[in-house]
Amino acid sequence: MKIDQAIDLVKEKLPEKRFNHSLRVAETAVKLADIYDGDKDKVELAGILHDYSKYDDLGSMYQIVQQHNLDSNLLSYGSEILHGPVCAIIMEEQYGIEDEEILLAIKNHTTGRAQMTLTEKLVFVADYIEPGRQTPGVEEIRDLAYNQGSLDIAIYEISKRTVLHLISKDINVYDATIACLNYYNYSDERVKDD
Ligand code: DGI
Ligand code: FE
Ligand code: FE
Repeated sequence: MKIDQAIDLVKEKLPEKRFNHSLRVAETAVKLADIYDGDKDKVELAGILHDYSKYDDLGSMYQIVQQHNLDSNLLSYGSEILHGPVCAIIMEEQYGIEDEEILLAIKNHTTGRAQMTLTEKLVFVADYIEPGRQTPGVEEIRDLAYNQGSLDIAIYEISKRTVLHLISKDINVYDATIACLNYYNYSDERVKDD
């Protein structure tokens, strides 16, 4: 899919605010790709498309999870956790996106996971730090990602903040979110392979 087609697709489907967020995530991911020597075309496309399924009907999302044998634990969660995995399936099946890195970046953009590819990392971080985000503490993550060359530490800090927030509200934490937190914990002495 070409970038213009992706923009048209998302513009038509999403409310204006969410569309503008998608453009900012793509722009941010391209900036990060410049710093970390990532693939700008891939992160741009994944950034534009990543929230395409954000407001899909929950019933149709559960159907996709079941029809495509996705992790059955997804069925215990709402659209916050489902929209990434569902979007990746739709982009592959209905829009012919075959690139595995783009599909993984879309799939895992909310939770992250252990051992992300560079494209996944860039989209995951861009979603959190795009200039429209005003989450308390986001400046620290921007500094890690833009100025310190510390992409993996940024990932850990994002996961940590997300998990602390969820727990403080008694919201269940999805397995991949925890796996991401543990994998990118730089204080843990285990040897990590990337
Ligand atoms: O779609 P966006 O709003 O741009 O951002 P996102 O896809 O990162 O979604 C963020 C939401 O997802 C936020 O409300 C926290 C929630 N979230 C992230 N990890 C988990 C989670 N919610 C649950 N229940 N469990 C998780 O592990
Ligand atoms: Fe999202
Ligand atoms: Fe997003």
